[in-house]
Amino acid sequence: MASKKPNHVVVMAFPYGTHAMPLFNLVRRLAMEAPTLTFSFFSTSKSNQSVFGTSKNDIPSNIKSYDVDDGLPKDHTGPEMFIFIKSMVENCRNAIDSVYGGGGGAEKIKCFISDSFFYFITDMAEQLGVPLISFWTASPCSLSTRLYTDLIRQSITLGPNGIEGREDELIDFIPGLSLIRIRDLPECIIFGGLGSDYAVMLHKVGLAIPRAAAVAMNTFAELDLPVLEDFESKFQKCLTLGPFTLISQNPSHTQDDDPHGCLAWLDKQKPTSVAYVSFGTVATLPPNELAALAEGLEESGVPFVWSLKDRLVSQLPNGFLERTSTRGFIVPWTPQQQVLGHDAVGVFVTHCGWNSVMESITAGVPMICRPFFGDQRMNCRMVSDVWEIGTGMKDGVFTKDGTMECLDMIFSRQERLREKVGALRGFAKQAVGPNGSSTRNFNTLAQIVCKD
Ligand code: U2F
Repeated sequence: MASKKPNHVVVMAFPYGTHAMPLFNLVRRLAMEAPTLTFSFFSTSKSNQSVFGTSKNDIPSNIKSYDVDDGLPKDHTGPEMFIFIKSMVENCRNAIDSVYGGGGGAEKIKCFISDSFFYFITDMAEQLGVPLISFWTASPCSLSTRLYTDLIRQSITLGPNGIEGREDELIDFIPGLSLIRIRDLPECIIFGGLGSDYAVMLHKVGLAIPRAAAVAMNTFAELDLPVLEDFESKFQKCLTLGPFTLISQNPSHTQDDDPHGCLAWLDKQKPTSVAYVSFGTVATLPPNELAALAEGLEESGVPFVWSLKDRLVSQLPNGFLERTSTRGFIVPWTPQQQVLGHDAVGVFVTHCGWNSVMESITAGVPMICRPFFGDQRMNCRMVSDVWEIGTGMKDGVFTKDGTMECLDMIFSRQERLREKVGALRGFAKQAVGPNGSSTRNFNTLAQIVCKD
């Protein structure tokens, strides 16, 4: 008897930062496109609860979730991600084995779609002789620095003082990074945690990615042309598929999911008058900067919506909440895509996480950037100096005066900034339209995944 054709797609979602949700959004589209395939979505229990809990009834029945052990000891301390990565290779393999290990189970697997951080899935896919789609969740520029880590290390030899004195040198020897300075680089390349487990992991990630059958990204072709052109020659297939926000909003973003009433509050504000403040899911402002930002917002008189975790509200200056109650709205979580899409929002004060940058561009909103780590400094540089759709904080941190200056700069040049970001938004819309580059790339992806 002929054995059944493989019809399972193994999806591996990295459980920290905003990695799992965009991958889930992509897989949801694929699952609807290919109803006869089963998509097995692996992540940690906490990450799965967040993704599948948020998505509620919006989950095609051919997506099944499976938990990967997070490797966290009961009374652990320190950042969970760094503990997770210590045992992730073994724990991910065990989770896949528990579903596909016995009785010819692996023969059911026809393809892997994996967060690029799981570099070891490349070996698994090659051993099984099936394609791997590597999904990079951060910015294309930051992927470039992972691909060229060895070249950067060879080209920039540092003395005992590290990058001190050389912070403003340009990385102009890498395609598309000609305006990126040494100071903008992500950690684990020539500074920041070198030799850590995370740095070792990221180095392996950079080496593994070109072996994938395709590399998928949440961006659009016109945004980063030189970087993407370079990827064309490095990857078997380079698939820009975004912006995801223009294709499908996070399923959480329905009226039900605005329990704090941000949108109703925005309805009462003047068009393009409000500053929306959020620093994503990982970064936390140091207390002195939190206070400086609050003082700057207060003194400027600009109305604001601030996504601020409850535990941080006590760090706001005394009396701030009362004094700004008529023009400030502070909530622990917002429906961000809808907030940015609201006519009242005039500027996004952001950490420059890649999802936030894409959401701001697709909403046509200029940015004030206060990056923290990873790809965020590069994204800030792209926003301010390459795309010219926003500004970074002077010296990279919030001060009261700096905040006021940036707000003033954005609101006084709003027309020009909106024109620029609007042009990018136009390209983004074209990309996801009929016959646009992201639409064509999605069809290519579906072909790779569905191919017999
Ligand atoms: C890590 O980024 P973060 O998760 O910190 O930030 P983003 O990539 O900007 O994603 C935040 C998401 O959370 C949503 C928002 C984004 O989709 O719409 N959100 C919301 O809905 N409501 C809120 O009140 C606050 C946020 C990492 F730190 C970055 O450097 C990487 O670029 C990123 C992707 O790899 O992951």
